[in-house]
Amino acid sequence: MLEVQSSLKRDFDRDGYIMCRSLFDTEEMKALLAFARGDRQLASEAYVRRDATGGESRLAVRNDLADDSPYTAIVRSHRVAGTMSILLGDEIYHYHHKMMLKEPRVGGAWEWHQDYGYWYSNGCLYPDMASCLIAVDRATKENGCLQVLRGSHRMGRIDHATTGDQKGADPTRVAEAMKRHELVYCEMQPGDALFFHGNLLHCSSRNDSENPRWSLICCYNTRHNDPYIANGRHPNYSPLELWSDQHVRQSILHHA
Ligand SMILES: O=C(O)CCC(=O)C(=O)O
Repeated sequence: MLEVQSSLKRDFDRDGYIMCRSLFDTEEMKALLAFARGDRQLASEAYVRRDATGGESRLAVRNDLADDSPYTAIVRSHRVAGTMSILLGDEIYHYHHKMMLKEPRVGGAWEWHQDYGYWYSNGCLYPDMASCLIAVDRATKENGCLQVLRGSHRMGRIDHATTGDQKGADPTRVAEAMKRHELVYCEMQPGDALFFHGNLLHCSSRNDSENPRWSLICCYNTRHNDPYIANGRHPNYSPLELWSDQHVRQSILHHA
């Protein structure tokens, strides 16, 4: 087990991401998808972010963990939060989570960016933060899957400026990064999970296909990186209770 953990961490430190296939099984993802598609609160909270060409992506961001919710179960799962703690080398806490709703034909692009490009402004001193993207729908090149530049987290934080409703990383740096770092299209089946570092350059294209691409992104910060700004955009440190795989599974299936 320890060997597996250290090899995951080694890959994460080298590439800035790891892909875990089938972290959640088909039954769990079907239940989550059915719940999310019928979730009126999610639909009412979701807002639009326009890309530079006017394409629209909807997302719903939450800082809080509702007691009885499949999203909470995933955020608290050993599979996600426990792995994240190993990758970041410290106790982690829930920074926020979001459901990305990339709809057929209208779902917009996300410019090249680093998440720490934004989180820096929230009083986080170190880039010791990361996200786990869980594919709820299948993610393909055609429906605008995530793209990453392997190893680009080692460049450190890049300046970001506004494009459309979004903030993108300095295009000159991105162009140089593209000459040196492999571009990887993260095609994923429902239940696959991509853990990626806060400084990894990533983007996604428009969804010009007939298929939606919904995904759940759980974002974590480390305890030693508690923001120096209190009551910022996302929460300060508080301990995160982790749930066993069995508890998480029951909680997800119970909502189907
Ligand atoms: O899901 C996507 O298409 C992009 C999401 C993203 O880049 C982010 O949330 O930081």
